[in-house]
Amino acid sequence: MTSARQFRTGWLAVVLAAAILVGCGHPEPASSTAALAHSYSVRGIIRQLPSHAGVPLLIEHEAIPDFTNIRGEPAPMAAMTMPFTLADGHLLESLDVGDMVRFEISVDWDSAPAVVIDSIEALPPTTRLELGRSAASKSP
Ligand SMILES: [Cu+2]
Repeated sequence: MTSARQFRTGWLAVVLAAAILVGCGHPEPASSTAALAHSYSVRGIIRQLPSHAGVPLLIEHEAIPDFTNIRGEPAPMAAMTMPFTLADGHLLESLDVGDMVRFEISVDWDSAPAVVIDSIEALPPTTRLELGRSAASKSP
């Protein structure tokens, strides 16, 4: 069900990109089309589990250096704590607050929300994450 939705929105992105490219006569259609939908593998630590009362899933994640914005331009994301949406609520079944995780996000700027977690798995307790604490400690 979810994959069918993503397949459809994926094709929508391709069609929209093609329409935009035809409209402006962009010389590099292949790279520009790919810019609309990306996926990234990210590591982080679960800070808050979502609830039915609307509390979001919060993950403190490592930097995403190859992140691109809605225009396909490089927009590296620093390490931060932010809310995420799950493609499937059951993904978190064996995970808890404090668990270190690796997760795959897909970013489709034509969807809402644009960023969705497609899969997530626990990392070994010995994992050392780079969460940018030294940078964060500079703020008051
Ligand atoms: Cu972020």
